[in-house]
Amino acid sequence: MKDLLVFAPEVANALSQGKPVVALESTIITHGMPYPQNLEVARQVEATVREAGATPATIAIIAGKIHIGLDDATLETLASTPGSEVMKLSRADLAACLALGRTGATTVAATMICANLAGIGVFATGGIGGVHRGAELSFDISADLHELARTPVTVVAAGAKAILDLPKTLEVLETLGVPVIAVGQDQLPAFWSRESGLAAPLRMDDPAQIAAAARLRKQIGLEGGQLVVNPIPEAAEIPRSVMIPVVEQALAEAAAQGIAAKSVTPFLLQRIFELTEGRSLDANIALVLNNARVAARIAAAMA
Ligand code: PSU
Repeated sequence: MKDLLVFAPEVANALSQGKPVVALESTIITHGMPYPQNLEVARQVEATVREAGATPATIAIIAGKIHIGLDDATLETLASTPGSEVMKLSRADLAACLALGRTGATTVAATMICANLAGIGVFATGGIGGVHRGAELSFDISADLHELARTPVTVVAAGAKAILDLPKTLEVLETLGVPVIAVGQDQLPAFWSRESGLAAPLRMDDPAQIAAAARLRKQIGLEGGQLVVNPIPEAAEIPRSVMIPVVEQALAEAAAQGIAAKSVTPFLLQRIFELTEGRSLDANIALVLNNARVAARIAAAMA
């Protein structure tokens, strides 16, 4: 394992001293946001984790090694490489990327696996993948959901992306035994919007409760992690009524163009960015930073 994991010095220090560490993913950088905003955001998210008293560990596979924490030059190279040249890694292709000595960005599922290997218990992202609309025909369900059921990492997200079928996503999470814990409100947030019209199954406003629940899951022998859903700040949200027609249009275009598999989410995010004239990206940035803050508090409570 020592040969496979490459720790940034500050992350290795923090972990050896039992200090709070927050894992961050890299698919949001390579496939979720355009350059150069993606690079700025990646740096800002790390700064936000630091301000909140924790050490950030952005995770990616670089030339066949699992990097836990990236230096700025590596971050810049990754952010400026076209998404089409970087593998988008989930559970299925993580080991293959290592075997091939290639470079890949980790999705929520792959970041959870790597964070757990590194001994990091909490991870902040924007929105997890979930059950795509029309999944009853396409079977398109993100591997993020199964990962939450098997890997003991607490993931902080602003809900599942509103391009998905949110009621079905909640159903699958329930079937898989994944706790979905809302922070600060009773509703499940819908990524760009605070409201989804769906009740969140659980609510905990105190990071110490979330940390305790993670600990207790392990103590009673339950595998898997937790999904913490943190609503986008009010000032940055795009109301649901505005997002619904935009999402519908992007989905219709994806269907008409036959976009499938790993390309669906990046295509939809890009189209929604164009249709909202950039507002969706501003909202995405605000929610990621907000999740980084909450994750740092949970990491502090876990440390
Ligand atoms: N959060 C964002 N933007 C993103 C993602 C999360 O704000 O692009 C990424 C995560 O890596 C997540 C992936 O795992 O989107 C989901 O992709 P898919 O729907 O193909 O499973």
